[in-house]
This record gives sequence, C-alpha cells and structure tokens, in this order.
Amino acid sequence: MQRKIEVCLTPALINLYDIKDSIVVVIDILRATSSIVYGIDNGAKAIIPVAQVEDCLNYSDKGFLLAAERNGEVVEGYDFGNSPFSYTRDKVEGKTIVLTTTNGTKALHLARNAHQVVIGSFLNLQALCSWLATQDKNVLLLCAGWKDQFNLEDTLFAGAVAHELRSSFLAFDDASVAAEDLYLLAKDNLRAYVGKSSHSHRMVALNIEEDVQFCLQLNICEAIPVLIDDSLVALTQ
Ligand code: 3SL
Repeated sequence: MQRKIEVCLTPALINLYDIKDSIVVVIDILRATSSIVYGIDNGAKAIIPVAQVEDCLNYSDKGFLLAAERNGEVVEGYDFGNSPFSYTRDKVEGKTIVLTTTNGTKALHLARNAHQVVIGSFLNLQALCSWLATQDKNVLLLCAGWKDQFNLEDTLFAGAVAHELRSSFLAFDDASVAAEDLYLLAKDNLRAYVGKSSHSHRMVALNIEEDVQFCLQLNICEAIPVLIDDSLVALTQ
C-alpha cells in the first residue's frame, strides 16, 4: 500500500478528510495531548475525554479524578485541569481521569470515527513515529488548534512527525509539506519559536510558562495513548 500522510490544520477542516480507514493522531501540544501522554506514561489506568465540563459530573460518584480546563485555567470545583504537572505518577498511577479541555478533547471527539485514534506529543514523538511506520494505514495528523483556528505549536509537531516518517510513507499532502518546513525552520530552538505563539503568550499571562517548557521536551515517554471505546489507554504492541 502507498501510504499517505495528511495534516488537518484545524478541527474546522476535519470534514474534508475521509478518516474511517485511517489512523488519526490527535495533537494539542499546549497542553492536552502532552498531559494525556504524560499521565498514561505515568500509569494512569485510563483517561476519559468528554466534550463539556458538565459531562464530568456524570462520573462524580465513581471514584474517578475529574479534570476540567477552560481558557487555560482549572474550572472551579474540579480536582485539576490540564497542566502536565498534575499528571505525575504519585497523582495518577492506577487512577481513571475524566478530562475536558478547551480544544484537545473536542478534537478527540471529532476523530472518533477513524480506524484508530492515538495521541501525539513531543514527549512521545519517537515512540509514536516508530509505531506509525509499522502500520499499513494512511495517517491524518489532526491539529486541535485554538477554537478552530490554526496554531503554531500543533503544526510544528505535525511537521516533526512528517519529517520522521519521510522515508516510510510515499505521499505527503501540501499541509504536511508546509508543516515539515515550519518544523525544520524551528527545530533548533523550538522554545523560542513556540514563544511566538498566541497560546504561549496566554500561558505566560497565566503564569504557567513552565508548562510550555515541559511540553516541548523530546521523547521522555514511551506510551502511546489509544482511544478504545470512550477511554484513552496505553496501546499494547
Ligand atoms: O485547549 C486545550 O485542549 C488545552 O490544551 C488548552 S490549555 O493549554 O489547557 O490552556
């Protein structure tokens, strides 16, 4: 099979792609998919992504951790939000977390009819690419963006994946070529480039700049979260 890589630059464009026979990689570098990868890597049993804050309440009597973020802040009354520092082993090992975020969990819901949905971040870049290279499927890299708009950090990561998979795939759409070029421009100082992004400015204003730094670390996790039914769990290979 002549496998293809495509990049969907914002969730608003997802209807243009036929995903039912593809692997979709959901990307929300700041911070949802970085925190999901980190949490699953740290032994969380499952992360259940839900679209609305109110949906978390359906799980409130089941002993799950409830995580809700809107506009970068923890929603009042919830256990925690979307900072990777909340997903350390001591906090999440063996736990099931119900999570809603501004953009990341929305993108996940849009992808759910794909052949398979997995989660990407710089933290698991190499593990993800090694696995994708062995799958006999087309790949769509879905950038969560910000409220349906393009963003830099998700596009950079899509470009990193396209770059890693250059020799394993035959066809690359124009968006993946552009993303790869952007990544090659930025890769020697990702932090400085991501510093130009609107979400990075938002996080500096919220005093959570260390989260940006954390989410740009390369290959500190091996886990690849995969969506099975309604839950993200560690992919077993
Ligand atoms: O939109 C999202 O899904 C979040 O990752 C945004 S934030 O980083 O928590 O602000």
